[in-house]
Amino acid sequence: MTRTAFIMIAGKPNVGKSTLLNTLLGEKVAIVSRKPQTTRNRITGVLTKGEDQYVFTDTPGLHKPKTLLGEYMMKSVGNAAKDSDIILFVAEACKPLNAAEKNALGRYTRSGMPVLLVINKTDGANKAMLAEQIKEITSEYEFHAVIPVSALTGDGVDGIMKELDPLLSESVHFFPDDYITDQPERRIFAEIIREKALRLLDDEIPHGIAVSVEDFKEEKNMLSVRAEIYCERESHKRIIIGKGGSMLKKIGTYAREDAEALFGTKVFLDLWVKVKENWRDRPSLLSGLGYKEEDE
Ligand SMILES: Nc1nc2c(ncn2[C@@H]2O[C@H](COP(=O)(O)OP(=O)(O)OP(=O)(O)O)[C@@H](O)[C@H]2O)c(=O)[nH]1
Ligand SMILES: [Mg+2]
Repeated sequence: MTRTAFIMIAGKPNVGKSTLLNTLLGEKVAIVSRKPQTTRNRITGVLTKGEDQYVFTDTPGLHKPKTLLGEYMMKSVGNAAKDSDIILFVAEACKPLNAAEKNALGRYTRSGMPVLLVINKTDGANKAMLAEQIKEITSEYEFHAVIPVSALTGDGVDGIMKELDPLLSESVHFFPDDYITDQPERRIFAEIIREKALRLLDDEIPHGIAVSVEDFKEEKNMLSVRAEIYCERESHKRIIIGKGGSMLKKIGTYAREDAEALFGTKVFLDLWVKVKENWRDRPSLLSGLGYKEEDE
């Protein structure tokens, strides 16, 4: 008898949803950064254990959108919820819930879907404060389970799998057993570049960058990629390129190293920077970058 569950991972930005997805899968399918609003689209990651298939969907962090990109991100969370049977709601240890979290929790816990509260970043958290936080949240909302974890160290993550087990339903598997993610290779490559840019650019450049893979050619023993980093201003472009091209070179080198390990082949990366003013509010640019969500 095969069983399946569709599980959405939701929560405010930066609580560690993507880190959790990667830890659950034992594979890195979603990029991670210490800046909020790193994830911009839903990312499905599939874990098949014998007869059981867990279909996880990582989602962008819940926030009030200020751009068309933000609206797209929040729409993708709504659509992910419609496609799921179970919600893993991730909150941060010892941090009070904000308005967006309260709003979402209210809706999810009233929806009739099982909601598992995952309290993340327990590494280094004060135990007494954590216990107090759990008492407070559970007095307001009803959860199927509350699971403190550290997605970073993996501590407690098996507790999530234990709680999910009885929630699987008898069903065919929707994906082949060795299937890991719905993200196409081009997008994974673009995301690796964006992750390095987010990491290396520190707070100099806000979230106004995007990456477009223009060419993706698999040649003999070699992957040849041409990609463009979009930014919103000439001044940002200068920072991304850096003195004598040093920053762009660094972003490219780190991205290439990760890509070589992931794709298991040599990579040639030709990386460019382009100014696209207000791209976050321009529908044609957004859909060209893959930020397009169908109404469901
Ligand atoms: N100490 C600690 N840090 C963590 C843990 N999980 C994630 N982080 C860090 O928290 C930051 C955000 O992690 P992400 O996984 O990108 O968070 P997210 O919820 O996906 O964020 P958005 O995509 O912006 O919504 C990163 O710097 C992670 O390394 C954890 O269990 N402990
Ligand atoms: Mg994320």
